[in-house]
Parts: sequence; C-alpha cells; structure tokens
Amino acid sequence: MLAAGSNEQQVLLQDLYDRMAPEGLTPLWEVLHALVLNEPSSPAVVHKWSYARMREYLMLAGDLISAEQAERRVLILENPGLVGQSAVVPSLYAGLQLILPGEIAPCHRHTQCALRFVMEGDGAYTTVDGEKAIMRPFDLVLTPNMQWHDHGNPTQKPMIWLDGLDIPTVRLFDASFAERLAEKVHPETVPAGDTLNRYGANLRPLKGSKADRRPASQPLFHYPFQQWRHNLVEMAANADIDPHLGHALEFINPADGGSVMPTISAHVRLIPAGFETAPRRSSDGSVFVVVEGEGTALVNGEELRLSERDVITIPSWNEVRFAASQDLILFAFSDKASQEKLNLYKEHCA
Ligand code: 1HN
Repeated sequence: MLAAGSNEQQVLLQDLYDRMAPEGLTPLWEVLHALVLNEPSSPAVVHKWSYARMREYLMLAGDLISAEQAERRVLILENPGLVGQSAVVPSLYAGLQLILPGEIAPCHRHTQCALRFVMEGDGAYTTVDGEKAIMRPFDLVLTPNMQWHDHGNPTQKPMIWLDGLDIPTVRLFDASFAERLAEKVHPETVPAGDTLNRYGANLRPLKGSKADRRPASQPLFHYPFQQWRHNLVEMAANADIDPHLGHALEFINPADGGSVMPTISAHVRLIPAGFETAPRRSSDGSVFVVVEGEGTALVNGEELRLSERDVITIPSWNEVRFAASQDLILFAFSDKASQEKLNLYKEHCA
C-alpha cells in the first residue's frame, strides 16, 4: 500500500480516475463527505422578493408578450443559489403570473401539481376539469396532477398570482408528462363554486352517489381567503399561541386529512403585533407570502423586513424567527408533504 496522501498515491489515483471516467465510473471516496451531510446545508439561499419590484417587471413583460403567446406569462422566482434550475428551493418552483383583462392562458394538463395564491385582482378564474374557480385576493386554488386547466380574466384589471409547483421534484423522478387540449379553453361542464358546495364544508356527497363527481383522491381545489382568514383570526382570539409558530392552520385535502397535494403542503399563520416567535428550523424548503401586516423574519440572525405581498424563501434547516410590528398574516407552502412520505421530515425548536 502506498503512503496515504503521498505524491505518488495522488498521481496514481488520478491516473485511475482518468482511465475509468470514460466508462462511467468515479470514486466515492472523493465525494462522500458532500453526499452524506450530518445535517442539511442547502445550496439554496434565503431570499426576499419585494412585490413592488416583481410587479414592475411583470407589467413590463405584459407590454411585450401576450399570455397566449407565452402560454403562461410568468416571472420565475429563481433562487440565487440555484441559477438555471427554475427552482425556488431544490424541490419546488415558484413564479409570479400575470393575466391581463380579456386574456386567456390556454388549456393543458401535466403530471406536475400546482397551487395558485392570489396576490392582486378579483374575478379572474382558473378552470379545473371544466369548473371555474373564481379567484379573489389571497385565495388558494389547486390544480392537482393531470387535471385540465386554463385561466381567463374577464375583468377590467390585471390579475396576478403566485404559482407554486413541484417541477423540480417531478424532474428528479423523470416523470413529466403533459398535453395540450385541442381547444384553447375547456368547456365549462359544472357551475363555478360547485366543488366548494360539495366538498368544501366538511361535507361530501355520499360515496357511490352520482353527486360524488370529483377525483376521489383530490376532491377540493379552492380555499377562499374569506373563509381561511375568518377561521385563523377567530381561532387565534381563543387559543394559546405556539411559541415557535404563532397561530397556525394547515390546509388539508378532505379526502384523507393529509397535505393539499402529494408533494406540496400549505399553511397560514397569524403572529400578533408585538409577538416574536422562538427559533425554529425545519427540513422542508419553504416559500412565505406576507398577506397582511408588517414585521421581520430573522433568519440565521439576518433581518428581512416584511411588507404586504412580499415573498421570502427559507430553504431547509435555516433558523427562523418572525416578529410582528403589526398583526402579521403569512401564507406558506413547502415540500413537507414529500419529505413526510419519505420519512425525511424533521424540525428542531430551540
Ligand atoms: C403551469 O401549468 C402554469 O398552468 C404555470 O398556470 C406555471 C410552470 C411550469 C410548468 C407548468 C399554469 C407553470 C406551469
């Protein structure tokens, strides 16, 4: 055996690497430390996108390209640590989408799951498998895996929402399938709001009845702001506050009580004015939207100022504390759903 670390060893090892590389072989011992970390060390960085800045660029894009030509007119919120990957954290994608008055975004479906969180505008819609979800500010709307969806804006004002998709996760598994509908828009087969009546109020059509019409695994796709804000505020008025989260409610899939979609979890929080959450880390990669109020996120000791509609991303295992100067309402989505299925999810509260 050659002396460890000797020049001669290095030269001979390099020669071995060079010989085997063309045959698809490389040494584990050169990369092992980077493959198996003692704790997460994300290549993604903490980042804030101010809504005013994003909106300015998005409206400029609106002058240059139609929603129809673009298919989807979206600015990707690309994590500065993941340049070229169209990812906000390693497993998820986020984008800001604009639909101008009179525009439509043509119908398609794909294996990627999507959520929309409305930032601005009132009355545009997404049609999900023939049913319109009419979108109001801070509504959450889902387009689960392989459901036909197109968007339209019959109002007089621009409509802007944040898209969250599991694009990088689907890419990891090489499992992307997509198709365009022959028609630009899906025929409307059910009145708007029908699904909320059937599945959105802790009721459901009797199993086996004709009224049970949505896919069994994904019946609900609209979580209106009016409803979730009321629930959050009323709960907070009567609940002990969690020191690490503030008041928090998770959106669930009524089919199984689990996450809203198989790869994406979503929740909302209320942090009352004057409250500061205790330090917390979690292994999910998250995106937060400021819905109401003002405050700060203190991430690894660095302070980010939060104002209405700002978006921040907090990758895995960064320590975060939120502080509210006014009652702060946050929406968040993350890859917790995937991590729990893979027995990976972990959190640490100091
Ligand atoms: C998509 O289908 C939408 O339907 C938005 O609005 C963004 C990004 C990548 C792939 C599909 C939409 C998307 C997307």
